[in-house]
Amino acid sequence: MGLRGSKLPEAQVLLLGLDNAGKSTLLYKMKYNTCVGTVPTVGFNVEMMETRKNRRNIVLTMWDVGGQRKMREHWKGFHQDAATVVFVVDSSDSKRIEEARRELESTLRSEQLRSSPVVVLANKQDVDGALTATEIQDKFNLRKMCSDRDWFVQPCSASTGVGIQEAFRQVVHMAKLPADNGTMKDNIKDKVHYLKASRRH
Ligand code: G3D
Ligand code: MG
Repeated sequence: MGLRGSKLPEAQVLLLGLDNAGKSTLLYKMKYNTCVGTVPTVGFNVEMMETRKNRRNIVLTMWDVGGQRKMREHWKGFHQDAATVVFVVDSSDSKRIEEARRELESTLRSEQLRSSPVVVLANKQDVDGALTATEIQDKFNLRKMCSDRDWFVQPCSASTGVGIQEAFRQVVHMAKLPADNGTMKDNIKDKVHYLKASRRH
């Protein structure tokens, strides 16, 4: 983890979505451009990626905290206002679209994510019969749900890699850097300790 303790401006990204949506596959596709076998995430995965925004080097810290509702109460450890929400949808699972919509809606009610931008990834576009990004946008009624924040929908496939670069670019574009980098003094190690400790309770 060469970026640990890095002094670069750091933007927090929360990778959310129902179980099996493809969050972990996506995280590793973005980070390593490769497919790694995933197992259902217990606890969380976190990866830091250095990239450029506004001609500056920045670090994106991507948190894949699994589906656990229990982890939510610990989001206050994520420097709320700087967080971008990436909500991953299994577009091939039309039976769970309504459940996914409700999940996103309740997630966005969180005070900590009040002004966070949202990138919805219509994942698994490689599967025959998958809902299109536009269909998901309509079923989620995103225009209304996200009327008070920036939002974007990107079709992609974490398995084949189609749309992943575009998704990453969009996340970087929408990511908000904290106004005062001095407030970002917690490094990744502290946060991981914090989350591990809170899982024990
Ligand atoms: P999660 O972290 O959101 O729970 P995972 O989801 O990343 O563990 O992925 C769940 C399953 O969906 C995995 O299949 C994974 O390979 C598959 N998957 C993820 N993204 C895509 C995609 O874009 N297209 C297709 N076809 N499958 C995808 P398994 O079989 O390992 O459970
Ligand atoms: Mg997972």
